[in-house]
Amino acid sequence: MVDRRGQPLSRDAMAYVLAGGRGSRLMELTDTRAKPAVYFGGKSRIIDFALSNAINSGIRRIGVATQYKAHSLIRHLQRGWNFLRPERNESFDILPASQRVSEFQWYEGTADAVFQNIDIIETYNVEYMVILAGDHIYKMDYEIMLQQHCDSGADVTVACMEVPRMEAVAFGVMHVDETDRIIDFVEKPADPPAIPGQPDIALASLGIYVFRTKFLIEQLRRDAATEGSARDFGKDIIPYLVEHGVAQAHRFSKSCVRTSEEPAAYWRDVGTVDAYWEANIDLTDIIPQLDVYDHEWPLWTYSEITPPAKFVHDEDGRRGSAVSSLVSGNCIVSGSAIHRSLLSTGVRAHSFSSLDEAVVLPYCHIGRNARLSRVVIDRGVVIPDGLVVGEDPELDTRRFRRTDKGICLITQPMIDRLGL
Ligand code: ADQ
Ligand code: ADP
Repeated sequence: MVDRRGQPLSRDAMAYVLAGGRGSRLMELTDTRAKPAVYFGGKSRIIDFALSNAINSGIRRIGVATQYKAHSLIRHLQRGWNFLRPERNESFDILPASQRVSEFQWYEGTADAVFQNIDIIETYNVEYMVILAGDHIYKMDYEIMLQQHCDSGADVTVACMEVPRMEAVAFGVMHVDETDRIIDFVEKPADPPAIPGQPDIALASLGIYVFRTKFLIEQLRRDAATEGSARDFGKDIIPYLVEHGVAQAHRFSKSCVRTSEEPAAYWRDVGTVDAYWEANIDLTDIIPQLDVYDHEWPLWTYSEITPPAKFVHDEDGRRGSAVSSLVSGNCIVSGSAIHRSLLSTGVRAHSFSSLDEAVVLPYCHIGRNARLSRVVIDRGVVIPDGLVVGEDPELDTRRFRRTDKGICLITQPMIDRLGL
């Protein structure tokens, strides 16, 4: 399908990425940075997935609304994503909550984070708005969703996916008719309604919405004038349109981008330490569920220019290797044994230490004789010589942030408190 100027619809669309939420279930990982800025997969940050999807779908106008602890997010966006050029009819706008509408207001809900920038959106004169969250891991061609929106003539199109019913408490949950028109929508229900005939499965909103720009602006203004509104897409705008307009569901499976290697449609909210650890460690599988090496759908990011990773054996000539692992640039694995782990840029692992199922964020140092398993280590942490984690649950619980599934999140203040 092409637009009024004979171009793909994506060229007449703006991707508006909501990146202001905190993501508090990631605990100390989001103490200093917003969830979209959290590192993922060794070289990228979570927000790079949504932004790469937008670029790979052909969208060339992007806005990112930021709010909570946005410093490292904004720096990352400025360094990595500023290549869109106004002179080519492209744009990349970072839109911090800057109290532009009223002096006292930060962004309230997600709809407010769009409402407060209506004047900027209007200047681009695009026909369609694709509203996205900046905190999910998935590959999706938004052009396909835009096409469906255009074909169906709906007021809004909402991307959805089937999830286990009990997991749906964290989502907007919908009922659809036989044409996939949404006939009911509840935001984060305590007891999620199942798909009729499938008692254990619910149809969940992925928080990805397509609107015509003019219509969206009308709705945002209407909502802003509505007493008691939380100014939120999931709580206000979508339920209103399900009742008073035409809201259509778009199946993620139709636009999910997969290589022949990938076993199933992949979408993850890596919103907890367990989910975050697992999704990262999954990348070390022989055939991972998510292919980050896909040339057809490249994952763009800001990446430092680094020297190559280096592997050096120990004094006995036995250690100094990484197997089933992802190792980024500027890492030096010196006399240590790395297994099923992910090392981000600039990690140093010293002699006689071992890492098993470890997610290590940039510039960590792993001291000699340390033994760490099932851990997430925050950026820049210096692990002292001889530290053992993952072998004594009680000790780990006292020292670190240990999850029910036995994953330990380690930060520098936690290490400092050990007084080693
Ligand atoms: P949630 O993800 O829980 O549910 P929310 O916390 O509002 O909704 O976050 C949505 C996105 O907006 C996130 O990327 C967040 O970072 C960002 N965000 C939140 N508040 C913001 C603000 N004030 N300013 C800027 N950005 C902000 C939503 C929908 C559900 C749907 C799930 C799917 O409401 O219906 O099922 O997404 O994950
Ligand atoms: P994050 O861990 O979220 O990526 P950064 O990489 O942006 O955060 O930075 C990590 C730490 O290094 C922070 O404490 C940050 O203040 C500091 N830092 C990194 N680069 C700079 C810089 N160019 N100027 C000042 N501080 C920096």
